[in-house]
Amino acid sequence: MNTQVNVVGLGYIGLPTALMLAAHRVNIVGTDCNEHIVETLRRGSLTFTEPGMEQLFRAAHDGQILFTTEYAKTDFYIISVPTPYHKETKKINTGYLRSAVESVLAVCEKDAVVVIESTVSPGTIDRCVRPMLMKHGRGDVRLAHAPERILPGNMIREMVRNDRTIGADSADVGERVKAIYASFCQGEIVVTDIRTAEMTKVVENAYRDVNIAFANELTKICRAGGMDVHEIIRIANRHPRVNILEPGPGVGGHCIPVDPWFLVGDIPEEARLIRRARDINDSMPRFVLERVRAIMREHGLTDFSHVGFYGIAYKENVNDTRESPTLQLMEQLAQGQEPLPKSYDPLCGRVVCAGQCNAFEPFLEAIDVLVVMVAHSHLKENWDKVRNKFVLDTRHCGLEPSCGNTIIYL
Ligand code: SAJ
Repeated sequence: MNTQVNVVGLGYIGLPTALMLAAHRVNIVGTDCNEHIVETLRRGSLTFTEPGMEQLFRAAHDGQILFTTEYAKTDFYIISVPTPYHKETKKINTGYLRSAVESVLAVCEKDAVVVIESTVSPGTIDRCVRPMLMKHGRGDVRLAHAPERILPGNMIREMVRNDRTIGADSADVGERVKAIYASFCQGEIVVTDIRTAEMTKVVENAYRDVNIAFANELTKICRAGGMDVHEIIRIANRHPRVNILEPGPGVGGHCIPVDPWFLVGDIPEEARLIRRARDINDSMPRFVLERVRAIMREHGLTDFSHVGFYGIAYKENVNDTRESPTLQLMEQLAQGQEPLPKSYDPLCGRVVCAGQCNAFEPFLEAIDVLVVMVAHSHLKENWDKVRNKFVLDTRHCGLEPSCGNTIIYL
């Protein structure tokens, strides 16, 4: 393809997207304002890993991609910068998005297409981005929205296989953007208008949040009623139209605990189920702590510093700790008087919380109660090292009750 694309923001979504396009012979300029990221990529090292990323990086590196802190004059721009929310109002924080659009407008030529891939609350492109074009007298620039759907931990495969949505102002622009993504995407690419694409993305993550909240609420109901939630879900899921998700210690990551707030922040009087689901999922780290305290009381244990939380990442087999339930829980503990517990994550080399151990064995030696917050494959692979512990398995990950361990569930 002769098309040139400037991918703006080389984070968790932008980098694999840039590499994927380059590996499919689209000319890519990858821009990030963080010099360290640009330098690392230029040196030939990745800034984070995912299954299949290394191969993609090698395939892309062959003259097809340039990493820079500058913005380029290209036919297309794909903006994939963070879109967090304001903690207080729950409304989207468009700071990074606006700054990226400003920078693109300063260099782009007539008829350039600016594709916003970052997740945005419905209406953001009309309310925030379109007026910027008008202010700069750039009515000649086309806008589109192409939200991603890839699952961290399986990004590369999903990027190729998943269906996608593209929102554009006209069928012509929609088809031009579609042609770029079709260079690698084997799924169906649906073209719609921008607002529908914005809403669809947020709805997908709100749907998952609500369904996880249902599983988590069942856990609390079953605990109060002395019932086994996992057995109940297993049996209920044999119904042809029931598919209850996995209960757990809460919901982390950069998407699911964030996107539903956009709907709550914008239309609070209507988004009541979505709000309640957020509250339920946010209450789970506290529920885990209550369970830990109950288990300690039951077994005559008193020293909280002998409790160890396994897994600091937000889910299994990733090293991303954003909004992770373990960090949410540690934050709550830091406000109290108890001695701080231990924590360990085989995938997080960086110290991100107090009491974090840097090796598995010393971590195990220091604790009586092991709280499994994340079901990394590492735990099953090293399960023979865990001995004589009370194990609270919040993920119900099928650990064998061997070597003097007592397995307990949420
Ligand atoms: N979780 C549960 N129970 C479950 C499933 C997940 O407690 O049954 C927890 C996980 O442990 C994690 C959190 O929810 O803490 C979110 O994990 P996830 O695997 O459900 O989703 P993410 O955040 O890794 O990726 C989501 C995906 N969205 C949907 O499945 C609708 C992904 O497809 C999106 O691309 C991504 O958000 C995004 O970037 O928006």
